[in-house]
Amino acid sequence: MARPVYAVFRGCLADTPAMGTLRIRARAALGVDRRSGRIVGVATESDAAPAQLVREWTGEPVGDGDVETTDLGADQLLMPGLVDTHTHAPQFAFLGLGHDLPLMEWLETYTFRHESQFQDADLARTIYADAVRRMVRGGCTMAAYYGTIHLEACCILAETIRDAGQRAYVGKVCMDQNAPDYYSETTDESLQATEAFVHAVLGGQSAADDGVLVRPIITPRFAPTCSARCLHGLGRLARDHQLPIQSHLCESPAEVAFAKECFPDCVSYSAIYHAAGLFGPRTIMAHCVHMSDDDMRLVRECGVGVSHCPNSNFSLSSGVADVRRFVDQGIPVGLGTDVSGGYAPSLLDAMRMAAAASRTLVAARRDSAQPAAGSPLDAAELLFLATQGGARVMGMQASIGTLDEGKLFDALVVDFAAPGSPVPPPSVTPAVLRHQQADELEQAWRLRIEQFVFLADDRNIARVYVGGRLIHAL
Ligand code: XAN
Repeated sequence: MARPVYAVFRGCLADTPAMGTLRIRARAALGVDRRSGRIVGVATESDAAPAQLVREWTGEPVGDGDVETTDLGADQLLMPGLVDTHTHAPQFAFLGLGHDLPLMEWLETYTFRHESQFQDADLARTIYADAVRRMVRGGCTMAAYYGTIHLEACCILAETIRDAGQRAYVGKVCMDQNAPDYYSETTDESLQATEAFVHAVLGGQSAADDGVLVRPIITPRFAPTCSARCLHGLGRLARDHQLPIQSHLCESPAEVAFAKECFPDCVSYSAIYHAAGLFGPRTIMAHCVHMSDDDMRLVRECGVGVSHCPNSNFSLSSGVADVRRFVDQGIPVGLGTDVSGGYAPSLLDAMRMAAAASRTLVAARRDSAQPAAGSPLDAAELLFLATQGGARVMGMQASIGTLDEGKLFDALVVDFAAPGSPVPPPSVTPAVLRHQQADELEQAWRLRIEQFVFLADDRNIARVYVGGRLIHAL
């Protein structure tokens, strides 16, 4: 028998349409058209039968047999998938190692050596399969991945992600200067391989089509390892193919100084990317810890998105990025795990580390004569950064990030009563969790969400959907 075309989920929906706004729809129904992978409608407090709801949403003559209904349990909710705006797939192989050195020494001592091994396609296949599996298990429905300089291994990464059903941007890393002989490429090799990669991944599809699961992203590693000709060539490729761009910016003081030394005519680190046509609303810049006023101005004026990678910033002793400052200036911010500068391939960890980073800044400024850092990030703000905030950084805010009609159904079923769950059962959480009044029920879910942010792990991610397709279930 053919599978029903529509899926309807009934139960609690939780998402964050704006920074700091946690929307709880405790008694809701959400419909998905499996053909398009999109949400066709959301109803709250409705007693209508699922098929009736789908008829109202679509205007189609839908019968009971056309709808598969999933009733979420009393300890389950549906929320948007988590978005990782910055991670390095090859670095999953040395997770948790080498954090004894700061960024530039870490790159030279461990990272370049390790990444150079990805000329071996079999190694790439093994490491990438494991990396993507871990990401999906942790509830990451879309990620911006860095590969290595090797075209074949990058194609394997894109294929692995597509096979797993995850949504992603994948970048072939470019580095034609200030890189060791064993892990470098000429400018022409870098540009030609990038163009070949773009064609291989898109395979004739449009990069502007949000429904295309895996899309290429232009990836100069960072300004110090790219010549001006390489950066300008990449800027042209991004413009010609309408592609997103990712790189690193203002991560550590030594890195900022080296970037300026490499490009002495540029007034700021950001100005290097800007001059090459790499700064725009489709650009994702990771870290942004040590930003000058000129960096802030260019990022803001060009609509560049910031990937906040707190685990990495702590682990490599890079510093503490000021997320509140970006938010207050209207700069899009999302979270990045930055494996393996960051040791945890988990957006739950990224939320917790972002909380710690913001509390650290607030406390440090309170105890010194510096200007106040504002209030620390709360659970609703952290969840926003991991979902709709990340979607905005990816240029996907109209397509993913919340549970709204018309968006792609990239979502998680979170189960607070899963076996071994690190979230305490309702019997030991506040009594309000057991109450059934509408406002109390909503309040109970708010507490649950806070616990999700600070306590949950893979065991609570019961199901993962991307584009309406179930790609992981416990
Ligand atoms: N700059 C970087 N920062 C980081 O955290 N990880 C990297 O791989 C990298 N390359 C340049």
